[in-house]
Amino acid sequence: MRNVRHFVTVTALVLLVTYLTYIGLTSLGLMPLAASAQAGPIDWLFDIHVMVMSFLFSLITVILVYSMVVFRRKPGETGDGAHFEGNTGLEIFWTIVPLVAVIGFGIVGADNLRQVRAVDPNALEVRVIGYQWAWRFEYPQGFSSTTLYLPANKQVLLKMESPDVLHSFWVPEFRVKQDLVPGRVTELRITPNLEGEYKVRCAEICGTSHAYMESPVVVVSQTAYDAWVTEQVALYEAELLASEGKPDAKRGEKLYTELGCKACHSLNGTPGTGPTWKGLFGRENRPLADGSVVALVNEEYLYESITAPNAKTVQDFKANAMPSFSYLRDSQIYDLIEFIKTLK
Ligand code: HEC
Ligand SMILES: [Cu+2]
Repeated sequence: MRNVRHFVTVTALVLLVTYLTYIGLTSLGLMPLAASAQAGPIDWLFDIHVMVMSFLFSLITVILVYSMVVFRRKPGETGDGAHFEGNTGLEIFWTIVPLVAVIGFGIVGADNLRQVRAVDPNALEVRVIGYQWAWRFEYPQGFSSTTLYLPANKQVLLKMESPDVLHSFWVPEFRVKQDLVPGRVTELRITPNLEGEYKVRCAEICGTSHAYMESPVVVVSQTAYDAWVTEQVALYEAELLASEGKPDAKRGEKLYTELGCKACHSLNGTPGTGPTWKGLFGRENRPLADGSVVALVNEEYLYESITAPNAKTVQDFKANAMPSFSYLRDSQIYDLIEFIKTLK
């Protein structure tokens, strides 16, 4: 009879402490705002984990503290405690229960992944370029932006590329996260469902300015998004028209900064991580690391240097020091070359 009383008391205490622990943990606000359809299933999975954690925590601490208090040695008690020789029933019980729990979580987790990765064939596709140390977003209409604008309640398929090292696309409010891997296109699907301003940050340490690799993410209504696209397309077309579709040194100069060429190539004659661009175009007998020379620095040589930097390596520099920019559109490469031509 006394055993039953202990059992009932401990069960009641475990349930009470589980409840209080769960309330305490959830009121801490562990999760940021949820702003995507994917956040729903992920937060639910997180929530049941917190419940199970609260229960296990209580199960252990309640039994521990209860035993210390209730079964402590009374004054005058000097004998040894009773000896136990295993308990097969208990062994089977605490093998089967965790086994079922883990398999259950496996099934729930797989179903969760199915929901989070659900494909909408009409998703808006945006190309994401993450590089040391900024983000650029290219839209299907041809223009690019440094802010990620997205319409609410429409799935976006991000196709992500990195020209240099590993980066990781992470907007905590959207919950999902994906690495950018050089030489590969990785994908991430998000359905933003709450209008507002968020921030994408790089979640994979990628060099000195990793901490500043952030860009705004703006989720607006479909109407506001359409208006923004129309405006961007007009700007982009005006720019193209101004140069009559020809390569443009001004755009090239903008790319020089935006794409980070600036970090390695100076314009004033001082060599940096890479050779200076001053006086580069038209140079004769440009020496290479292997002792040979390039007879003439022309468009063809520059094009190759940008898209396949390891084809030839400049004297005094090392191969693999420059990331490949083969992902650029041809028009962008010609703009860069046009800019290099102006640097006499
Ligand atoms: C991380 C440093 C780095 C960045 C960023 C970088 N480069 Fe380079 N670049 C180099 C190095 C180092 C070389 C010389 C080694 C070689 O030829 O591969 C080089 C060589 C070149 C050459 C050949 C120059 C010559 O003197 O013959 C061209 C052209 C060039 N880069 C263009 C670019 C453009 C365009 C960008 C930006 C879109 C860029 N680079 C970004 C490091 C860089
Ligand atoms: Cu990064």
